[in-house]
Amino acid sequence: MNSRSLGKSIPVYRFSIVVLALALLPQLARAQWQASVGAQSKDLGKQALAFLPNELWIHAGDSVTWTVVTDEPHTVTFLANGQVRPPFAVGCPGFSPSDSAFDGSTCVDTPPLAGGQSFTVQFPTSGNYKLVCLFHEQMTGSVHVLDPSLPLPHDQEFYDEQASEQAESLLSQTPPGSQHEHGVRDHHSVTVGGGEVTATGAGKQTLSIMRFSGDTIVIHAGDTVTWTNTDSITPHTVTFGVEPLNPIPPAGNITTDPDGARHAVLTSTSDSAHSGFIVADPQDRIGLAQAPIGVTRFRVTFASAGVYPYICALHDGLGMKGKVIVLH
Ligand SMILES: [Cu+2]
Repeated sequence: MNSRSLGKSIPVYRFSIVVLALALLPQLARAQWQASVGAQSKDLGKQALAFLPNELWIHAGDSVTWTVVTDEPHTVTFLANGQVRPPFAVGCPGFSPSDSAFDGSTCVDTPPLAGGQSFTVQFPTSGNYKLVCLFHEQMTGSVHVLDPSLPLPHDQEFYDEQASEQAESLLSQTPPGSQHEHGVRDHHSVTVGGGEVTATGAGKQTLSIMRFSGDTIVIHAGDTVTWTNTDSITPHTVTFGVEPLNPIPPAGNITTDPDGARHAVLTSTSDSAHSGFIVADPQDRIGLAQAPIGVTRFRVTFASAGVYPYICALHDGLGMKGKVIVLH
């Protein structure tokens, strides 16, 4: 090779490096971030309803994959600017394929995901976006999408650590009245669930207890037991016998007491009674009509002796079950 041909080949060589670098740059610039959704105790009784971490700073062009790690389902939802919040079964309406792009103009939403299912969203445009779960009201987060020329405050390792710290801190909470006791108790009142909402600056996270306060209570025929849901957002049911297809309304044999509590009378262990959703009223907002007082209470009068098992129709899969032993 003489010096002449070498001299010619150098610019070609340089040019191909530049082409290669240009081809690689968008790949390098488009980061793929990871986040998790939900956290739970080993016995599934404590559920952190939370996006973990609760807040991410990324570059325009990046994408984020959310993985739902719990048995309790969640949705990964970005509603369009100003969109009215739809029921989870309705969605956007409809659901988006993974890898959908969100820029605030069109809703991106998943059906309820659980048990390791994941969903990826691309963010092509700078902006601050609100992330919500349509299953759980006080479960929100933020994604800050910055211009690629701006520095990012944190890396993936930071977010992984923050996610596990936030999960641990939520799962260590013990909301008042929610202390779950194993064994038999002689009580006429049962606390249903229990919960605590925490604000992070980027959104809200909730710890919900998916348990009745006592496994088993013992009463006498003719006695009445009162169940009260003390959770601020999570609905529960108290369901004896046949589980209805639609868990939201109370069953036909339920009456309303003067104080608003629902009431059923069971005359034998083969009877059914379903409370419907018992849940606190939603948070009021200035400018909107206030929500009516919530139906948080269910009473059952047990006319005859026997063993009456019951479940929460929403959370029995997480172990939310109880039993009433009625003596003569
Ligand atoms: Cu429940």
